Amino acid sequence: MHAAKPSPEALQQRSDYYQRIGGRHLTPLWEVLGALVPPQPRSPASAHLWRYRELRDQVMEAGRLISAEEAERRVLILENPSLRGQSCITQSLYAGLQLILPGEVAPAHRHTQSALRLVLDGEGAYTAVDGERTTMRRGDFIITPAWTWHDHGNLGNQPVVWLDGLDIPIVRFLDAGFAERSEQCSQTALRPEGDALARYGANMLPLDYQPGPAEPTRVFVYPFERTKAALEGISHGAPDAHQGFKLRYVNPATGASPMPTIGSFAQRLPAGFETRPLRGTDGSVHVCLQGGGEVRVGDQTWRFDESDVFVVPSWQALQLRADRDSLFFSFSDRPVQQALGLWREERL
Ligand code: 1HN
Repeated sequence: MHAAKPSPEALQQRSDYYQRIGGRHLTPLWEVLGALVPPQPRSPASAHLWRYRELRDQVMEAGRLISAEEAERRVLILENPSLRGQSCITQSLYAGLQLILPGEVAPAHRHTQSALRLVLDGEGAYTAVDGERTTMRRGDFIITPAWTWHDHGNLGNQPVVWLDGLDIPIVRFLDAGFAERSEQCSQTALRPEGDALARYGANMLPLDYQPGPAEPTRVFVYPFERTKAALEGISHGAPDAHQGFKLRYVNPATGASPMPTIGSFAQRLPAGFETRPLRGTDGSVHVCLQGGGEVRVGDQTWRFDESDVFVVPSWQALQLRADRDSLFFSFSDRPVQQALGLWREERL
């Protein structure tokens, strides 16, 4: 039953009342209830695709304007077109394109924000995480969990570019951010390269290692070689109608997401395959690592090519068509939503 329409006098009385209580920092719930508790998510974010060819030119120009050291991190933020000025690509996630030129270093620091890197271009750079370096190669997925010391350097002779993903908006929402710079510009190596992967990422674990359920993984690099081999290894039989062949990255010691706030995924679509539309409550960021085709989000479509980045807002349906055999990396806040019992997915 709908209530009778209020008279103009009644509306005027209410409006005066709202004005008066507004002065006391009070506001009526009934005027905003529908917007506060919508029947389904209506994200203020938009879908968007950034072409790598253009991104690369723009970030190279930054390379001529400021050094990595002066910038601390030379990054162009990928801002959601509907959330300008907020430094975010979805309501909960930040993404940026980082450039490090030959001979440069990005100085060591740590913060409570968790970060991931997806290497896109160039060879010869490294990231050091808590005293261990890893060489960055195209397609490698590298993490710097909350409060781990990290610095980058380029020892090669090519510009190196990667995509950063951070949980900055989540930490900002919670007002829980801390950060500090190290006195050392580049961390001293405490262990040789490959130690963490051998110790924690080879289907074995140190005997005395008992991680807590939400503890981030000590494996801080997931080499593209291994990801490709896994996706190829599961590519027999029919691909899933909505996702093709898709795997989630995990902390091998717990089976949980590598970091508690950001979930990450690898996907393969065989040439000619088109997915059925799929939507989830987690807005997601996708990178094409190999191949090309068409992406549809809601009623918008784009062609995608290698290294293009696109964002899919919460509850908007995603559909992909691969013209060539295609590989994607993606990340979202799914583990947060799952921990809170909020995550939903709908296969259309
Ligand atoms: C950060 O530490 C990195 O370590 C990149 O490469 C981007 C954006 C905001 C805050 C910290 C990095 C960042 C960041």
